[in-house]
Amino acid sequence: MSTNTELAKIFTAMATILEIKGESGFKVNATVKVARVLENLVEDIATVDKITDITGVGKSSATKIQEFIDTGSISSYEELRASIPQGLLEVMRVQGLGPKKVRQLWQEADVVDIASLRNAIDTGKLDNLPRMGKKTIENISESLNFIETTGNRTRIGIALPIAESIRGTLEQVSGVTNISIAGSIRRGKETIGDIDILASTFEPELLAKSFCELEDVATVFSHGETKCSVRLSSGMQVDLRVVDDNKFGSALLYFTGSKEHCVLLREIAISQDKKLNEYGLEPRNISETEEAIYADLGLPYLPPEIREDRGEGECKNTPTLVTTEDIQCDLHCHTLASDGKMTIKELAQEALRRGYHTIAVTDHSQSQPQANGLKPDRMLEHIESIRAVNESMKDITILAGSEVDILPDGSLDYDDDLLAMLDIVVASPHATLTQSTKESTKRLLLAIEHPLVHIIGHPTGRIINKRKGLEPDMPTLISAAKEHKTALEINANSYRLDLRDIHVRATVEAGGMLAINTDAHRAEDFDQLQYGILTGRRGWLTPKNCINCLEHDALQTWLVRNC
Ligand code: DGT
Ligand code: CA
Ligand code: CA
Ligand code: ZN
Repeated sequence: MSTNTELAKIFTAMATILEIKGESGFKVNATVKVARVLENLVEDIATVDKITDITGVGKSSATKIQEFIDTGSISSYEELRASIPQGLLEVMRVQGLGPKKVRQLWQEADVVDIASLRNAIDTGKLDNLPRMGKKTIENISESLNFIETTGNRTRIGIALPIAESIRGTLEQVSGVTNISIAGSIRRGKETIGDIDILASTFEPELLAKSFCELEDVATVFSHGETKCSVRLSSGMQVDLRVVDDNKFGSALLYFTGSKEHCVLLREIAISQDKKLNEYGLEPRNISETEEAIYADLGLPYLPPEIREDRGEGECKNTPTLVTTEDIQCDLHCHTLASDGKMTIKELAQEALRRGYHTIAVTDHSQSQPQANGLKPDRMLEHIESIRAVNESMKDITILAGSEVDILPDGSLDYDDDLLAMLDIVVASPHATLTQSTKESTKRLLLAIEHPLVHIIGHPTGRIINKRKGLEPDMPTLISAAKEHKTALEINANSYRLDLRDIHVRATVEAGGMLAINTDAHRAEDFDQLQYGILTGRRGWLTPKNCINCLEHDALQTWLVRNC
């Protein structure tokens, strides 16, 4: 994590704590502002000569930033953190609870963490609190159920960068001959239980020591020459396993999993009078590479993302799964016109830098005031601006589009005359995400069937570990989408990954089209693409079912609605 990002997180946390403590709006806003400035700062804050010269950063914030640069921590932040119960920030994760409500729960009902919140609800402690209606309590209770059932799994967007950084550090340790990420991260799952790293080395002692002494390690559970387990300060557990170099392939296959896939392979082996385990495949003693093991079993190489015992044993060839390199455009992005941070030109330049032939500007529609959604007259002006920038940039096509809200009844947030002026329409649900299956199916069906809609953006609106989103009848939506040539989006943002892998698979099998879009609000959001790709691969998505893989002219043809 860059210093800027780390500091932005600290200032955001400070603002939240201040708000929970009931500090003045002025102080809170100033702190939020510093967080924003840090998030948007292009240069490394540690290299800035005079921090107070940055607009929005006052003297006291500058002192804190300097302290962090010099010492790696901020004493007033540590004090602030210690001044509220540790578990309260966790309570903030409950959907629908902002700092004010959390403060009320803390002060008036002694809620200090998730467990005491659950207890307060169950014992009726919240029933007589002011500004806490029956409906609110029900909503809190439901969000809580969700958090409790999703448990302690970490989003891949957090886990993968940590795992890559650990792998990168350990790779440099003297003696290491082979090292790989294994487990659910290698399979690209949307949430991760723990991080698994597999290595071989001439110097096992040194590797184990280097691992247990990594900067982020908070607790060492076990420290041996073949296995070490630690917990990071972020709470994630990391397992390191060390194996002989000539057994790296069989160990990687075993520790990549899934467990179900490994069971499947063992059964296939047994049916051929062979024996497979983490040490190799007998009787020919094959263990050096995964490829060799699959080949000896008479199987094509199976990419980690499809190792879930979902029919991969029947593959005759390695499936041609979509890769990052196949992606040629992004069709869902935001600019300053709504809640994005880039101008139209900056967005287009970033897309060019990534080698795209087309980029779609899809700012929010009018029903999203908190996201600065555009009223029709502003939208008309925005279309003009997009067209002008498109004229001025010859190497890329900039589509004038909108991410138009699908209202609760299934109607769209702009009238058809306006939608017809756009090059691309992404229709997404944002509000009223607690509808019944029947209502949400009807709602989404209307949008899918709408002749001017190209893509359904993040179809369920779920937020991983936070909000379950709509639960429509997916098979019905998938066949309607195929029939009406509407693409369903995999929103690559690691908070969303919506559609999910299994629904992607069903869409591919139905012969429907998918989009993989990043929903970028700032330049670095384009990097989220990797998570969308992983989800697509887990859904057996091939480039031919993905509109983002179309060449320029083929995309233009696809955009002309003919149904
Ligand atoms: P996670 O960490 O819950 O996201 O999921 P995984 O798949 O990373 O599971 P984990 O960390 O428990 O184990 C990593 C891999 O090691 C797993 O995918 C397969 C292998 N493995 C671990 N324990 C067993 C076991 O008891 N039996 C078998 N067949 N494989 C195992
Ligand atoms: Ca794991
Ligand atoms: Ca593990
Ligand atoms: Zn969006």
